[in-house]
Amino acid sequence: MNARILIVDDDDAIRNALAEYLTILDFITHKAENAEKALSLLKTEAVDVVITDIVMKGMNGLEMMQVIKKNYDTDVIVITGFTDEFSYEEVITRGASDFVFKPFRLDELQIRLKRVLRERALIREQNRLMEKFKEMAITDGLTRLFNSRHFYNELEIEIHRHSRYERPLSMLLIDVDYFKAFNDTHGHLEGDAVLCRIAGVIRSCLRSMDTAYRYGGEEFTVLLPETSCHAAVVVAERINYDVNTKLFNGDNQKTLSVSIGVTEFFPGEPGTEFIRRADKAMYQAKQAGRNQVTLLLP
Ligand code: GH3
Ligand code: MG
Ligand code: MG
Repeated sequence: MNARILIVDDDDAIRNALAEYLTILDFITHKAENAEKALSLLKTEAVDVVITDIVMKGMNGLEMMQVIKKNYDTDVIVITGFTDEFSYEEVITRGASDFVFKPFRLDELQIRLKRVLRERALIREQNRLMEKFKEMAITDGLTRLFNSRHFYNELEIEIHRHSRYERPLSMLLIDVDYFKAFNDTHGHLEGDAVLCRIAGVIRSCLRSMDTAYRYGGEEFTVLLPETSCHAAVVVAERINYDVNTKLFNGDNQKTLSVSIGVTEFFPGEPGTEFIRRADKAMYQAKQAGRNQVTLLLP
């Protein structure tokens, strides 16, 4: 996309000449004759780079730059006369991406502008990659649920929140029943596909503040903040029911079920104890015949 440039200068001749030149170079240009008009324009127009004079009536270019850097993801190139009392260091330290002295050659300005735009694109790409890496680090590759590393981190955070506000916190531990047999019958690939579908069922049963994790191979955990164990049992029952009824869309050849352990956090206990109790509840569900929900109180 063509870069969008806003030119701010109270000198009509400079402002218009610059806009004309940059338009010929295929930039999308906007013009403003003072800082106030420029700031008002920025409220409605997305701008990549502002090229501004410093000395203007009303708010000066550096003051305007401070407002821009605080509120927008926009680069600023500052232009000033040789006689004006601003040093390169001062202008750059205040946040400018570059500094040009008047009278300037248009070719020079073009080179500086292109460099600023290149750096801008590079930083954006770096930020995008960083976000992607961060997401990958907490996501399970198969099911796209959160992974177990993120589970341990979030558990600590929720326990902290629980202790601070004394709100209930519950956990589900979900294990697929006889999954080894399912793999043996239908193949590992089909098993993988089913794990994704189970993840989808779990996700569809949760509220926005609940979080689901692939805890291990065919085991999932759910953290339910602000939720008593009795409300958590209702969620677990819904997951259990939906796995029974919705997983294979009426294909009678295949059935699967899950056993779910439910428990609530006991104030002051370590996270490991909380997990151990959820695991124990799940194990009791297995012992009692599988395909059911078991609540174990602290
Ligand atoms: P139950 O839990 O009801 O006691 O029986 P189970 O057969 O599910 O339990 P077990 O722990 O003996 O076996 C778990 C199986 O889950 C073993 C493995 O083949 C399967 N499994 C674990 N992770 C994956 C995975 O990522 N993909 C597939 N397809 N299968 C997996
Ligand atoms: Mg298991
Ligand atoms: Mg199992």
